[in-house]
Order: sequence, then structure tokens, then C-alpha cells
Amino acid sequence: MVSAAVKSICKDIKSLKIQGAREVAKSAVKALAVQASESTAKTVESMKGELIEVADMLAATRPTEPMMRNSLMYVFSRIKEENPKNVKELKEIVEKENKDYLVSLEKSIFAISEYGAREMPKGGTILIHCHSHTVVGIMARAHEMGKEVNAICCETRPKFQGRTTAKELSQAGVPTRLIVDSAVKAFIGEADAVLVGADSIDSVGNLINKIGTSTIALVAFEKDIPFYSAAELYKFDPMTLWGAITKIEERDPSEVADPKEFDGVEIRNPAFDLTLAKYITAYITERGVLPPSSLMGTAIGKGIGVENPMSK
Ligand code: RUB
Repeated sequence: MVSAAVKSICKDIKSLKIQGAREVAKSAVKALAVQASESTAKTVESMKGELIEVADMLAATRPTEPMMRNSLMYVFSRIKEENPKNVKELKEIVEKENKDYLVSLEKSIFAISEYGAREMPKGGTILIHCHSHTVVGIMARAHEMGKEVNAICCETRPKFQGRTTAKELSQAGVPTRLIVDSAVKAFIGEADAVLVGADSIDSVGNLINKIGTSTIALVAFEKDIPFYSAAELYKFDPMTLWGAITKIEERDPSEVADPKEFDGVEIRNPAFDLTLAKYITAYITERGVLPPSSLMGTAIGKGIGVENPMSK
């Protein structure tokens, strides 16, 4: 039986109470640990079945989140390697993996913040879209290093995650301006770099991130302004190695406007869009600053996606 606490985590991910790919992944791994600890299953097989059901539920909450899927897959691969003999051992493995995963996430955001902060130009104006914990980490570290960066945040319709970024950066001491998304072209001339997060990266280095990212990349390209994406290697989607096309999550129309007030109008609400690799200067990862063409090789080097999921 799926635990009530797990259902509540799924609800919070779906509603964006938990947002940003890394927080989503972190909560998903925690949900597995909660399920394991609360499980009353009597056999290893039945408990594995419960964990698979929970993993499927979690993965369905946000279809454009490979970091969540990669992280869950990692826990399952550890279970397979450890080959628990009884339910107690299985519970201990899942709990340990949850703890180790949190430590590894802390290490990776520390490294990304360090690499990213070094990459930011001294005294630079950085244009930011949406809310990414990784981007905030880089900007806060750059500020700490004395790089005197300042930020222009797009508010990010329809859910305004950019306002969260603006508040967090301002609290961290970074001089910050907030603009509406449609003002990007009016302000891009003031920017020295664009910095966004990443939800998914495909096998040719294309980026899938919050809707509006690809328009900003085009505008930046036209003005020759460097465009960076801050991304853990777990954002790489190994399914794209085998021909899968990244599914773009379409969210409820009511996030955009009340459908009752728009009789006969189809309201569309895609959450993400795809930015071609050619518009991306570099990905800032825990293994360093990488051009899009090196991302896949480095992710595979980390053990992500080496096995064809269709092969038995
Ligand atoms: C958030 C978003 C972020 C990435 C990266 O979208 O697009 O740029 O998830 O975030 P949403 P992080 O608000 O729909 O989740 O760096 O925190 O992983």
C-alpha cells in the first residue's frame, strides 16, 4: 500500500509546492525511503513491488524530469547490487541511499556554484529565467567571492518562479531587478551573460528548461551574449541516447487564466521548451564548465545511461 506521506509528496511535486529539478529529485528519493520505512510488506519481492509502484507514481508527476528518474533508477540499481536477503536489509539499503544521495547532491551543488561563480564576469549583469536552486547557488557564491554581480530576473509566467529567484538573490545581497518576461529584449543589451537552470539535456546537448528559455537564448545569440545553463549531470536524459524524444509537460490551463472566462478559447500551458545546443555557450556542471558537445560523454562517464533500456 502506498503511504499517505508519499501521496502527499507526489501532490506537492505536482502542484509545484516542491519545484526545481533537484528539489523534485531529492523529494522523490526521500519518498522511496518513506515508503520503505513505513512498509508492512512481508517479503523482499512484495516490498520491491511497492517501491516500483511508488517510483512510477513519482515519475508521472512531472514527465520532463530525468534527474528524478535517474536518481530513482540509481537507488534501484543499488538494491540490485546489494541483493537484500530480507525486508529489514532492503529497508536499510533504501534509507542509506537516501542519506548518501543527499550528501552527493550537496557536494555537486557546491562544485557547480564554485565553477559557475568563477565563470561569471566581474561586475557582470546576469539575466536569469525562472527559479533554479543551482543558479541561486552560483550567484550567491559569485557575490561571496566579491565578483560584484547583479541580476535581472524574468518573473516567469504563469507561476512566477522568477519572483522567488529575485527575492532569494536580493536576500543574499545581490543587487536585483525584476522584469516581465516580455521585457527581455529591452534589457538584454545590459546583460553580460544569461544564466538558467536545466530540467533535461538530450544526447546532442539541447536543453529543456522552463518555457521562455529558448526565446531568451535566441535574443542573447543575436546580441552575442554568452548563454549558460547550470546543470547537474543527472539532468542528462539517457533515454534520448536510444531515440526517445523529450516529452514536454503540459500543465493545467487554469494556471494561465480561468477557462470559464474564455468560452471557446483553447488555453495552452506547456511548462518547458527546447533550446538548441548551438545557442548554448556551456553547461556548468559538477565536473566543470562543458560545451554542449561534451555533456553526454561526461554524463556517461559518471555512469548515467550506459544500458539500452530496451535490451534484456
Ligand atoms: C524550474 C526550472 C529550473 C530547473 C532547474 O521549473 O525550469 O530551471 O528545474 O532547477 P519548475 P534546479 O518551477 O516548473 O519546476 O537548478 O533547482 O534543479
